[in-house]
Amino acid sequence: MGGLFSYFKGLLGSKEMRILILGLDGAGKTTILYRLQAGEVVTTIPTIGFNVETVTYKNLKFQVWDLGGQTSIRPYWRCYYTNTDAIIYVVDSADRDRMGISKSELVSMLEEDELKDAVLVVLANKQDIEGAMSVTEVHGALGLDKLKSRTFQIFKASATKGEGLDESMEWLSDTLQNKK
Ligand SMILES: Nc1nc2c(ncn2[C@@H]2O[C@H](COP(=O)(O)OP(=O)(O)OP(=O)(O)O)[C@@H](O)[C@H]2O)c(=O)[nH]1
Ligand SMILES: [Mg+2]
Repeated sequence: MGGLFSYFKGLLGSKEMRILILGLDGAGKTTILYRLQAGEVVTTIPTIGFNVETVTYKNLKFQVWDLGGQTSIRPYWRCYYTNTDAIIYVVDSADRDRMGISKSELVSMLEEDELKDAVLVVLANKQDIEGAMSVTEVHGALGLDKLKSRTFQIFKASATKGEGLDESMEWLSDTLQNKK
């Protein structure tokens, strides 16, 4: 029985899942995408439009979309919401001045009907920078305690050092697999 069960689980697991990486410009989204895809730090330029890559984690295949975060291109995020299984919301923990803007972008994104079932991962990125907000501070500043009926988790991360990404992908894979 267990064998049959894992066989079907394996079949389900072969379905590609759709993930969006969102967050303000400079948060580290593109750095994270290529860390996940190639396992290395690439030199980035601000994203105008998007990057998309297939990332395999454990036996799961993810189609990961990294969208540009500049003010003028944020309105286009919504064009990518359909059929999204999960959102990785990236925050520059050292950018205290724009934490409020990051929060309002997150809140309005989560109000979108198309994203009501999407799992949320928040990455408190750039933890390697001295004076960066802790994961608890970022949690508070984004108002995550107010989230209702949303499956979510926050992780501290440093994309350049490669910290925190494995833990978050592990949690995301387990969560998405259990949701099916
Ligand atoms: N110190 C530090 N720098 C980081 C980290 N992650 C990304 N960066 C740097 O932050 C800058 C912006 O990173 P990107 O990945 O291009 O940011 P983005 O979110 O894709 O920005 P847009 O494409 O404009 O939306 C780059 O110089 C990265 O090297 C981190 O964890 N720590
Ligand atoms: Mg980018």
